[in-house]
Amino acid sequence: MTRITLVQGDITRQSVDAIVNAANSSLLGGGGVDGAIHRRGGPAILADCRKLRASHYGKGLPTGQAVATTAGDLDAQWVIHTVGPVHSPSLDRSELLASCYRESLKRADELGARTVAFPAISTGIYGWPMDDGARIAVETVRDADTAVEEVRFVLFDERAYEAFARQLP
Ligand code: AR6
Repeated sequence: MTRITLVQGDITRQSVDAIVNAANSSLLGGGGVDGAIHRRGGPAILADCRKLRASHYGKGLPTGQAVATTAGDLDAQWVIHTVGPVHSPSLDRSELLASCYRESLKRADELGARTVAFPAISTGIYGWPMDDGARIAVETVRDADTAVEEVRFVLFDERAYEAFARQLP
């Protein structure tokens, strides 16, 4: 059974086996959580990302998939980069958002990570409504077949924390 915990704060301050990054397909950095992870994690993460772009992911990482790199100077062993969908008012991209959580947990299992911190993927720059993003995150993790012992959702502000708390008993 995976334990789901909630923390309000900065994901780059967590000590866990793996920190999940809400990246973009380029894997070369951006704003939001992505910017914070690369800033605090240092250049080793970007160096690994460039290697991935030069090898398996020449066209970038597709939406809904996940890939791991070193965590550089972060207090973790790995960063798992995943690309959330941009929210669309007309298309239902929920399955792609769920896929981010599932695929990240698969990478975590392959690495042997037991504690994994997730941000609220897609709920920032990509515009996903927080309540729905929280529902998909919690339901997907709850239903996942994984050996990860703790999934820690790290929510940046009180509004996000409350949205996730409403999804837990
Ligand atoms: N710790 C935890 N959560 C954070 C932090 C932090 N340090 N910083 C922001 N959040 P976003 P997205 C929250 O925009 O929507 C980047 O440019 C934030 O409040 O980081 O998936 C990428 O390169 C929000 O609730 O990711 C992509 O281009 C959540 O994290 C694009 O943004 C996600 O916000 C991805 O957009």
